[in-house]
Amino acid sequence: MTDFFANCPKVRFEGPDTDNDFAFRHYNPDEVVGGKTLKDQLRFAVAYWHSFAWPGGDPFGGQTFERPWFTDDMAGARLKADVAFEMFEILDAPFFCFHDADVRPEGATFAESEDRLKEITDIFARKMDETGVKLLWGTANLFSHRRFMSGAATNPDPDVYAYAAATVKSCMDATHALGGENYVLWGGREGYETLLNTDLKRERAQAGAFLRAAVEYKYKIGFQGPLMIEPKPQEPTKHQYDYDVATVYGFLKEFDLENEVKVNIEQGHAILAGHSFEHELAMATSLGIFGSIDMNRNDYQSGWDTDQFPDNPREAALAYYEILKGGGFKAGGTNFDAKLRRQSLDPADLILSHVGAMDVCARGLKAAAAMLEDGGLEAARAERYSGWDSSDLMTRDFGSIHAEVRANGAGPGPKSGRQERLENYISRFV
Ligand code: XLS
Ligand code: NI
Ligand code: NI
Repeated sequence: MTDFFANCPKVRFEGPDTDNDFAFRHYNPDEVVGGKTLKDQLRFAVAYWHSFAWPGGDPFGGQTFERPWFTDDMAGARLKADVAFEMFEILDAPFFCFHDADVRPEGATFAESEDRLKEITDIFARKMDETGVKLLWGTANLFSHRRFMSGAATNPDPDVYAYAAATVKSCMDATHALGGENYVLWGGREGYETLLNTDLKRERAQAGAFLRAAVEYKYKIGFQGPLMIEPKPQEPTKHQYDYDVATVYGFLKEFDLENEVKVNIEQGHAILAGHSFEHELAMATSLGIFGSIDMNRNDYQSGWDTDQFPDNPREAALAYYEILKGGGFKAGGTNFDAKLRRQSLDPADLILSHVGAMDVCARGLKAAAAMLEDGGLEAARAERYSGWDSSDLMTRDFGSIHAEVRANGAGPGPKSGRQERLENYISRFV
């Protein structure tokens, strides 16, 4: 045991009336909602990078957090793993997610970096065994190191493509060895700053070849879980090739991968793309590529990917409504790709941020399940489209439609979309 969380008791469900900060008010992991326990519906994961590797910097200033494991050596990496699993246990978090770069310091060579990753993932394997915590997904950091500044798979230099491919292989191996349930690719620098120096067609072809090779490797090692792309419109690059769910689907279709790869949708990225979270979720479920979510919001004024913990039950309800309507999570789950504000220095802040977020998600999911069960939204929708139930228009040609419309006099009368009535309906459940 480390003493990092010495002042943080284990968090348990105590119900809405407790005045204990270190308690869940709404997230009772054993409560059955929509036919499953909340634990199995929500499938919460802690993101290793923001919670344990992020130093608290912003564009105007560096590190604010002083963590005893910020030493850039393997002793620090081992201590970080100890503290991380202590936090998973305090929260009773069923899953975590990580990049290679979060868990081990960079080595002098590729081989040294990979050996260090292996040493830490062996430690993870032992701790996972002891605690029952599981890996929701693993991923490779192909965006922080300066070698990736012009892209990873989409780099103009083939040697960088090779380095990225070898890195993804090592991270897929690590994820597989740990029984990870999914593998994520977020193309942080798969895009461009200026078209003046960019061959867009070639770069997209490189990204397609890279993804195909990742899919082939998954089958080669017998990895069962889905591969997922995490769409994001910009930041860090100005234009990213995986802008949003619809763009990713077009990309997958182009390279014949739409049945192989799913999406991990992040709330903040949806907002950056000019969408709502529920739009992106509904798009993915309708296209059959929904995988998992990163449940972190942005600041609505700043226009940046601020990665804050969710605090809005209504937004959470609308999101989980789409997820439950689509059949709920399969291999995916709710990952908090969220970081503290840089002034939140205390170890307790790390715990309490997750406690609040888990409660908000639980409220959202319960409201969503109640709305689905009540059926009010679906009934209103069915009613709105009911004219189509008996219509053959979608199989007819313009000529016959035209003749009928000409013979029918004045034409259709508009009907109310009843938006406010439906918004009021949502308020009954949240
Ligand atoms: C960054 C992304 C990243 C992915 C994992 O904006 O959200 O954190 O989730 O590489
Ligand atoms: Ni993000
Ligand atoms: Ni993310």
